[in-house]
Amino acid sequence: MIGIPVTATAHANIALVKYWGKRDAALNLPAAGSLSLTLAALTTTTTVRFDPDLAADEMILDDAIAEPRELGRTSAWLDRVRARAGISLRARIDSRNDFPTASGLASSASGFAALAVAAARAAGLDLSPRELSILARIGSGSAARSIFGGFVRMHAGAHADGDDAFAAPLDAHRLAHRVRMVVAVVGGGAPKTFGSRDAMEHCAATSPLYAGWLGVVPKDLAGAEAAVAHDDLVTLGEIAEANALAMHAAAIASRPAILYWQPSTLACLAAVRALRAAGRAAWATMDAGPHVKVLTDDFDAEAVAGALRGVSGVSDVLVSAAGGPARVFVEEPT
Ligand code: 2P0
Repeated sequence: MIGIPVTATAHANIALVKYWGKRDAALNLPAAGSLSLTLAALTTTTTVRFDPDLAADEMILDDAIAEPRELGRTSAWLDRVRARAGISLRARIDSRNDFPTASGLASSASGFAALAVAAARAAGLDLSPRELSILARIGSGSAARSIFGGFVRMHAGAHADGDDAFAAPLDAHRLAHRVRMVVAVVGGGAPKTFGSRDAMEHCAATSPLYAGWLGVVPKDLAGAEAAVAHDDLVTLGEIAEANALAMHAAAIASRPAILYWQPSTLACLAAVRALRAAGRAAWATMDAGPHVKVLTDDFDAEAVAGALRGVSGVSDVLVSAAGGPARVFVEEPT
């Protein structure tokens, strides 16, 4: 029923094979596929209500009125939901993250996934997970993956309208059960200086290593997907760390450079190498920020977290298991 507030939750995801570059910027169509792990410990909760009393969309993010740019982007996205539902009502959105926003901890992924699930239901639409993934992707490319839990594969697709660019969960019962991600927050979770949307466009336009980056993705995707299917954390970890370093190498080679790392980022990478030398399962990945996320398992997670807590400049460390899919959390009774 339209007019009823709908609340949905979605978890952030961390890519093990990264999405870095688009074939279409307007529809967020990725230039290549990607593969991610959805994290139970990083959650966005979003409430949407289409309200006849509103003259314009309103959005609250973590208890603060959203910036005009953020609201404009979300309103344009809501127009698609309205068009599909055949309504013109404006919406009130109230969204909160239980982790630092816009700091390279994937808040746009969980944000648009939770928004897609809540807004579609609030508008009276009954969409399949695949349709929700496409809708979330139009908000933010990585959000397509946060519709699903566990290990998730994003398909680049080839169609101009993007109807084949969606994510799907991978069958990985054993590995999804024992895998852990340790997140080391570097620099206190301050907002990043170069948003990933502009950064990937700048990298594609100016980096002499961008073509090389795109060249490694298909092989890494195939290897990572096989590793997940075979419960092979070692191979998955090796691919994930190498793929993240390749993405950052392409970004660093942009002109001018896109360099997300801080000294503590490198100190974390050294700690991860030392953990591996000591026989621990530990492989690092980094996104559009200074934080380091370490792929490990339930057996080694506390040792990894302890080592990262000891790195100077690391302000917080959290350990996450694999999370479930985005879902409607509360729907007020009629
Ligand atoms: C990823 N990142 O695969 C990669 C790795 C950042 C580094 O997806 O423009 O915020 O909204 O589609 O999804 C961040 O990019 O970009 C991202 P848009 P998005 O997780």
